[in-house]
Amino acid sequence: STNATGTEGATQTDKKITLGFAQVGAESGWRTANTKSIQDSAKAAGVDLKFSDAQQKQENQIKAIRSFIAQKVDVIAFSPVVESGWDTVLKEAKDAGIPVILTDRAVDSSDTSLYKSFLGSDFVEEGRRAGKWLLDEMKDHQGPVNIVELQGTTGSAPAIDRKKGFEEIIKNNPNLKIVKSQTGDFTRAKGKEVMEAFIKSAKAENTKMDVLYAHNDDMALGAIQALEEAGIKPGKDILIISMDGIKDAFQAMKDGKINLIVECNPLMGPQLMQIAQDVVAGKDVQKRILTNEGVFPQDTAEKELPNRQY
Ligand code: GYE
Repeated sequence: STNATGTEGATQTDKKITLGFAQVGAESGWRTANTKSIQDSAKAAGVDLKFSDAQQKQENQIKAIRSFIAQKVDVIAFSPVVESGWDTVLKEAKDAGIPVILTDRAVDSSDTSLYKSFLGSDFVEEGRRAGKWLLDEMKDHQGPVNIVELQGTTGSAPAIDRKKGFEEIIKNNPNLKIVKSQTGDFTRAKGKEVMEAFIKSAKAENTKMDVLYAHNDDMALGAIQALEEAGIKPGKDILIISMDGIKDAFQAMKDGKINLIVECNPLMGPQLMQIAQDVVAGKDVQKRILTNEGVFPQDTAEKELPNRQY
């Protein structure tokens, strides 16, 4: 009920809100930084955070969201491990009157009323940025350029979109061809494993791998290990393009082992807390909120490394 002095609005914004956050997992350095940003900024904003880690399994995320609904949290945020299969649980949240904020990754639901806002990067644009650098790098190159690709988690927004944006650009030069492409599930261990298999089959086929396009730094770092163990020089014998911009990758780039990093910013905790508070207070929020990011070629590594915050 409203009172004459109109203090109700103030009371509502000041109320401690409860946010249920269903995280993907702890698959990468990016994810660890993202989790820390969310936990730290919840604390700073006085938001009561219920945090769940789905270990990269959609069924676990769905369970977590259902438990947040049962606990009657004020708002739910989550980073969907894959794009499809969310309509039912999102409808359950909507029916319970609990607003949902998508963080980092998108869903493919055609009913956009199932969520209030989507905060995160433009992954297609990140893929284009990688493609543009390579197109330029190869503009005077004669003959075929064999690209191998380490994809992120199958069916995830960043894997689908980073591939799409990259392919859209490289098709402008028919010499540029993706000759092998497989998922490394965004982890170092799988990145290494898949790269080992690529090296083996390239040897058997007697073909050269000219470029590695890795959908994240962790897979690139795993692949670098595999290459070094096989006596192939990363960054020299094979160009390496990576995404995210974690410190370990900048160190590897400074060491000459990565040629390009396309940044993807995980530090979205403060923005998420603001959106969560606004949504709960009944304010209008933007449906799509983008994060700001840069592109870093090898010659920027030394200068940029000390500035990295994740
Ligand atoms: O690039 C990768 C992480 O969704 C943007 O997920 C995120 C991606 C990020 O595992 O390292």
